[in-house]
Amino acid sequence: MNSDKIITIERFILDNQPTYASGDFTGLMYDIALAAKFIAFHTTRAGLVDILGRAGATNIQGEEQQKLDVFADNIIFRLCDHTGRVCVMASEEHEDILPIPEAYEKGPYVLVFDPLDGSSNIDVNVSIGTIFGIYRTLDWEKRGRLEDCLQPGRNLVAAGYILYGASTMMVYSTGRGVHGFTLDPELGEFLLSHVNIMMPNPPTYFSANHSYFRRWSPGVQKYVSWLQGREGDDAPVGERALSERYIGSLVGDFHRNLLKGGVFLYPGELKRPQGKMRLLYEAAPLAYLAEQAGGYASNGRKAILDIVPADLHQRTPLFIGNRSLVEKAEFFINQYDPED
Ligand code: FDP
Repeated sequence: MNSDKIITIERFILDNQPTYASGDFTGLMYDIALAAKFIAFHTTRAGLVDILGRAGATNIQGEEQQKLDVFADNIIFRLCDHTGRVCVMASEEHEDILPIPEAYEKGPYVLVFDPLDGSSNIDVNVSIGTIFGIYRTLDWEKRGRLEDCLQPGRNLVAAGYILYGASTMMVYSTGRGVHGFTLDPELGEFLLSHVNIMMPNPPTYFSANHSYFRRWSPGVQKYVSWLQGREGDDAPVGERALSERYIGSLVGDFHRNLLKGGVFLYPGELKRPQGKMRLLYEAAPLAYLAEQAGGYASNGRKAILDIVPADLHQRTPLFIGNRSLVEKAEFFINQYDPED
């Protein structure tokens, strides 16, 4: 008899809950896993929109079709607004914070999320993802406020993502390692598939939108040349050479590098020094996972997790992956790009 355990995400979350826990956190993680199943079901039907009706049109049941990112945003909010576990939410899709309706009790947690990242890939059937971060409220007496959302990544109590790829996977950490679960679409259950993920060393890949090379600072250009084995005595060449892989879907690119080792970079550009990535919804949650997996994330000068957000939609340059590769980016930037 094969005795390898089959562990559902629900079981895993429950088994790893501290004995003093109230169950709020466990419930919230479970709500996110449920949202992931709803979104996964809809993303697998994305290619049918031309047949079943476009966003804004009405389907056979008389329901209005929603764009997938609007659907994902809506489902996460509706699963979490009434449970008494969350005091406020913030989504990449909304300019302001999402308060918990007065009719419902508030809870101790703050949920920030990017409901569907990499949305330019939806139309072409390429992997997309959801990213989330969970903080504790700063003031247990009050209903959630903007300040609760503007916490540095160091304060995260959990973070994770859901990858809608060839399989759907949920990968998360509560500060005790990074664990991955794969959705069995027949059972509708996430099953533990990757325990305690650590970024392999030596790394295999680097991921960047190389067509922006001319927009990058001299330090970033030198760094990317180094990654290619064309700059410096210690460049990764020969057996250590890195391959370039770029999907243009942050969750997909991060996930590959998490499992195979590597670095993803979306640097600032000369005309857009803060780059494109959102600190709160993208960079900080993934930085938390990277550090839990033995890696590191930086804006080129300091750890992403140490940046205190000044506003909800703040952008940041992002270098994330194996620690040695990210620290090398900091080295080149400090060496060649004067601080303003
Ligand atoms: P998208 O614009 O398709 O939503 O931050 C969003 C993001 O995708 C990331 O998922 C992805 O890594 C990046 O932008 C791709 O940007 P470029 O097209 O500029 O490379």
